[in-house]
Amino acid sequence: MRLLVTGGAGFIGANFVHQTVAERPDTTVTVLDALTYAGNKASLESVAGRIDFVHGDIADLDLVDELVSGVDAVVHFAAESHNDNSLTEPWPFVQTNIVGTYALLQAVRRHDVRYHHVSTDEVYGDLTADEPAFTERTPYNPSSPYSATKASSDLLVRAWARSFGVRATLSNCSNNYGPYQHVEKFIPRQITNLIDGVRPRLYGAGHQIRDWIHVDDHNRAVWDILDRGRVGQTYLIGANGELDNKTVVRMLLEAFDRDPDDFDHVTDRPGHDQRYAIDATLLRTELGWEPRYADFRAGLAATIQWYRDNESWWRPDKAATERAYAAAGEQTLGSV
Ligand code: NAD
Ligand code: TDX
Repeated sequence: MRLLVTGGAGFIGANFVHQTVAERPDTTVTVLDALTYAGNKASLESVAGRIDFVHGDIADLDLVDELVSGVDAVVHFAAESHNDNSLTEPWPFVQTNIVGTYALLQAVRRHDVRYHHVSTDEVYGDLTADEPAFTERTPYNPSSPYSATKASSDLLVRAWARSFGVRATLSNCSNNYGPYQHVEKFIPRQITNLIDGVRPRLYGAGHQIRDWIHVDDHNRAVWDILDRGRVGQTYLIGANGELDNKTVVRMLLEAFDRDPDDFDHVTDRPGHDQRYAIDATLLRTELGWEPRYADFRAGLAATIQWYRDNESWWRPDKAATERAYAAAGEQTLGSV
């Protein structure tokens, strides 16, 4: 299979490329990535001789058309992906997540190429503590500019599948963790703070709940959907990993042999979603997918070790990321 992977220099895309090169020798991979602040070519260094890399924008209609004409399938990871950035400057989210997806859809439509769309559980909004987990039938109700643009892109995909017969599948996954995740995100930010001897930074009281899944489990599900998913179908991906943020910070502190209460509360995120939770019954029963990383604490320990071993990968981004948080007004709170 000839595969075009958009956003392959980002966190999930790079892990997908590694997994594909290791486990699918019959697949040829072309990565299309704009190398924004979130893209890092070093994430693909160890597979550089085994893939083609194209530096370009998914919203470039001519480039996308040419690349799509030469492949059997597209897996679309490229996005502006950080909620906090979407609150500071939403325009790149509209441009990449909506206009970029439009460009890909037009190309796969023209060339009748199979398309898989990688999306997020955030399109469903958030849940109270007692509500049942999201399913494929939950109505869309996004909260942030990020999740609104992801929801918009999902709706384009559904329309292109129905109106033009595009052979598309969609997946909406919960919060990923693992190697190669940018230091702006919650878990890598705290790990790299702890490596530097800095206290972790918890938004508000830290009662928000996220449903954690290891990135390799997410990517195995993407492959199952590509292989055996029903065209036109959405699959939710999640591994029953619900934890509140404060618990995760305390687990990280314990892994560093630090006092579990040695963290700072900082300014909360405006409009902060309270809880995400995924019901992945369809994926499990129809496609037989099961997560391999059942033990979050063990997955976290391996991730910490990866950041310890790969300081040269994350160090160049760390200071600028912290400056951006400070410039956006993040402040330590006395009490919450
Ligand atoms: P990321 O920010 O780490 O990587 C995004 C990649 O896309 C980067 O390499 C960047 O250079 C590239 N990119 C951005 N704009 C581009 C453009 N216009 N043209 C080409 N490339 C461009 O993101 P991630 O966390 O790896 O997320 C990947 C996908 O998975 C996204 O679609 C995201 O919405 C979705 N998702 C992420 C999570 C999560 O927990 N991180 C969970 C569910 C779904
Ligand atoms: O320093 C921090 N302190 C903190 O308490 C940061 C960066 C975050 N948080 C909180 C906010 C969230 O409740 O931790 C939680 C996770 O934050 P993020 O890593 O920013 O993830 P989230 O906003 O939940 O979105 C993520 O999962 C869904 C990805 O970034 C999205 O791309 C994906 O769609």
